[in-house]
Amino acid sequence: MKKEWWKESVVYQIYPRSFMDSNGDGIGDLQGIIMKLDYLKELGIDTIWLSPVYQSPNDDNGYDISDYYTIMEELGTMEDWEELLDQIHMREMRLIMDLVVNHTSDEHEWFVQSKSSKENEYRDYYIWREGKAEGVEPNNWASNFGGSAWEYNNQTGDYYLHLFSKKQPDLNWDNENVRQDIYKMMRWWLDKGIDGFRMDVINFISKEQGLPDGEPKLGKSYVSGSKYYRNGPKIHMYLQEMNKEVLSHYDAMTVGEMPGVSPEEAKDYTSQDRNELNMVFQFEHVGLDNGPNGKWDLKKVNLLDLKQSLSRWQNALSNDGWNSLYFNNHDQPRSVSRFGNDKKYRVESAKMLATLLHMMKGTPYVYQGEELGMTNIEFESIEGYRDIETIQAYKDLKEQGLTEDQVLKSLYAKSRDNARTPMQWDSSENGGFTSGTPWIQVNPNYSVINAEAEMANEHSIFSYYSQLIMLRKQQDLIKFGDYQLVLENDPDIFAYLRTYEDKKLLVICNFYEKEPVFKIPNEINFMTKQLLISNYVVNAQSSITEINLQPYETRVYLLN
Ligand code: TEU
Ligand code: CA
Repeated sequence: MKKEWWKESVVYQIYPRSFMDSNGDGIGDLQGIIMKLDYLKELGIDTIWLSPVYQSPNDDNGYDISDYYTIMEELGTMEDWEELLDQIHMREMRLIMDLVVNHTSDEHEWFVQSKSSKENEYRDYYIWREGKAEGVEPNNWASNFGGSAWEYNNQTGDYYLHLFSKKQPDLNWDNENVRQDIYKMMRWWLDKGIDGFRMDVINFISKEQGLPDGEPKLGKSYVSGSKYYRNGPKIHMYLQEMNKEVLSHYDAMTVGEMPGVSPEEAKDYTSQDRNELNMVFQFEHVGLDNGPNGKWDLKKVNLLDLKQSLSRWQNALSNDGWNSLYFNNHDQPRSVSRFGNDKKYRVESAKMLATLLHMMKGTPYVYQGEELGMTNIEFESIEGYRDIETIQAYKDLKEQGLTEDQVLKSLYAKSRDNARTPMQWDSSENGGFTSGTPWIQVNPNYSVINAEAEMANEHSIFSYYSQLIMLRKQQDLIKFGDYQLVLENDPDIFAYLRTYEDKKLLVICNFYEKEPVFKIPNEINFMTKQLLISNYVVNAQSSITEINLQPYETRVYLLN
């Protein structure tokens, strides 16, 4: 396996609006990030992924871009951004930017032109179709944020496609000029010195010719059309073209966000000699707690499913291709609330989940606040929520007849705002995030859960994360070792082995509050053992043939 810097990196994701406010307007900004770079350095991370900071009307917090070449005013100026990049590089860290090119904002100049007339030179930059009949959309696809994926345009008497909000029209990648304009923009940022891109829903960019109807469902006006736009017919062609025209000329890392991608498809996207992307964000493991009616239909995750899923990904990309490792991002609920226990065993379970992920093979991603064990938020009413998807879901679920309590229960578990409450820096008002009024309420538990307290405590979640990161830096075994699931059918314990040259790593994670006994499988032979990290105080010498595990206990041993 070829060594690459992005295989040896640990990435930290910043959601700028919620990270640090430097000027008291309640919105996190670029100067705020600069203030906190030493904090990230202390954690040990070496690459920062910045969610979008481009000019945007903020219908979807920056994922609706109206100018790719300008910084959003609320966040700062291009000078601030340049200072940020310099400050990052000065600390020997890298910066990757979010690339949102499946769609733009409807306020982007291209779209303003495109919708103005059928003859406009930008007309074909977006996906326009006639209605099936008067007042009937061109097909039955649903937007990922609810309702139809089509919006009527009065000026031209037809519809444009938007897989997300109606303020996020989809670009027409089949148009060569669109692709060239995007490549030009990518080069412009790379020439400014950035180190790569995270690509938003990049497996959605190629749509099936004819845009066929999705399978109709009883009682639903709109259904998923994902079969016709996920991993579409020309996706590999476009990514190879992008690679040839842009990426191959730079030492840049790429990670493609890909809802619905399978391990086999991911291999095609990330295989060494196919020249597409370095890695993808897959969604299988974060869909395991979806009921039959989707994300808001709550279901408890079954550990056996999680073991099987993560192992399948580890195995599929073991020799060719590369995995990204994540439990959290700005779209997902907080992992300690979701998979752990954010009440009685918050610290223990947060450390256990971190171990489970960080000892695997792939590039780990830490989402802001995860390293503090930040938890989900429960707003008293819908008024507290800011996220476009959440607000739409609230309306839809109410319309379907669910009670206020039922709906709020779903939002408490799954709303994207769980991840978007401000970073908790200290115990002062608003968690030290802002001296003004935050754009979204700070989680009231900031007085207990905050960076200052975490950094002062050598047994904190923060300290534990920094140790995990350090271990990865020190051990090629953690970076490159082969993966093997052990105790496959154990319903409570997630345990696996990593092997590299003559070394073995044994990772033991008790996933629940129960206290099961770990029995080491016979086939694991070793002469010496060394305890590398654990979330309880344990005697490093004591035998590991049988271990009575404590709630959410985790241990990692180096075996020889
Ligand atoms: O997300 C794409 C996506 O399909 C999901 O993760 C989505 O957020 C959905 O809500 C899950 O229920 C990306 C971005 O990460 C997200 O923030 C944007 O809203 C979306 O694309 C549109 O740009
Ligand atoms: Ca600000």
